[in-house]
Amino acid sequence: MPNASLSQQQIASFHKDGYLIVKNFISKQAVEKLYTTATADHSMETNSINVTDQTGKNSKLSLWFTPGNDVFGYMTRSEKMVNSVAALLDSDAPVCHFHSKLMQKEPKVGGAWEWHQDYGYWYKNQFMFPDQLLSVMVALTPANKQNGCLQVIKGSHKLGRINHGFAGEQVGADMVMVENALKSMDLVYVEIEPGDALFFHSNILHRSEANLSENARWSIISCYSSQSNLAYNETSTSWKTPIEVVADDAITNWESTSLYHADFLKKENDPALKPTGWEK
Ligand SMILES: O=C(O)CCC(=O)C(=O)O
Repeated sequence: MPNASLSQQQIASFHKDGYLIVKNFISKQAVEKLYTTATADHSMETNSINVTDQTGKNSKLSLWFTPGNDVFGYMTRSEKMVNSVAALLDSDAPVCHFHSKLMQKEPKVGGAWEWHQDYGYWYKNQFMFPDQLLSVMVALTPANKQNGCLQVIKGSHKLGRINHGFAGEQVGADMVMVENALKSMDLVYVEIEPGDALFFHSNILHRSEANLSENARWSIISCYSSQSNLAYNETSTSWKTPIEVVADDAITNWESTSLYHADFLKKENDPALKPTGWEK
C-alpha cells in the first residue's frame, strides 16, 4: 500500500476489536486550528441541530456532506487519513466521504447517545456493505468518563447488524442484544486526548453518556465508505465521489475557506432522525 500509515498490527487489531485508537494522529498545531475554527466559524453554530436523548437532554451536532477547502475538509481529505481508512475498509475501490459532523457536547447540558451501531442508521440509506463503512473520531478536547466519552463494546462488530428502534429522537439498538453482548464482551471507555483518533467499524455497538462535567467535549467524526459500496436510498453525492486527497500539512499551511457554503444536514431532511416512516 502506498504511504502506509497504519501498521499490520494496527490493522489486525481493528479487525479483531472493531475499533482502533491512534494517539497523536493529528498534530497539536492542527488540532488547535480545528478547535479555534470550530468555535469561531458561525456556520457551525448556525447549522447545528439538537438530537434529543431518552431523558430529554440535547446532543448538539453540525453535519455536512461534501468535504471542502476548509480546515475540516483538509483533515478529512488528508493523505494520512485517507490511506489509513483505505487500509481498514474491506475494498480496493477508492475511498469516499459520506459525511462529517462536529459533535458539541456542552458542559452540564450535553446529552447522551444511546447504544447503537452506525449501520443501524445507515442501513436505512441502503448501503450494501457494513465492512466498507467506518468512522474516525478526532478529539478536539479531552474525552473522559467525566465528560461523557464514547464507550464501545469490544468485538461487537462481529455480531452483524442488530435490530434498531427509536430511543428519544435517536436510533437505538435492541437492548436485549446489547445486554447479552455485555455479558461476555468488554465495555471500553475511549478516553482520548486532543489529536488522538478513534477508528471504528460501522457495526460496533457504541454509546456515550451525558456530559455532567464542567468541561466541553468536542470532536469531529468523519464517516467514510468505499466507492464500491452502493447506497440506494441516499440523496447526497459525496459518498460515491472519490476523495480528492490533500497533503497532511494542508490544515496548518494551506489557505482555508469558511464552511458557509457547505451542504449541511437539516434535521427535517433526515429520515433517520425522526420517528415517522421508520419501520421498527
Ligand atoms: O460523540 C458521541 O458522543 C457519540 C457519537 C456517536 O455515537 C455517533 O456519531 O455515532
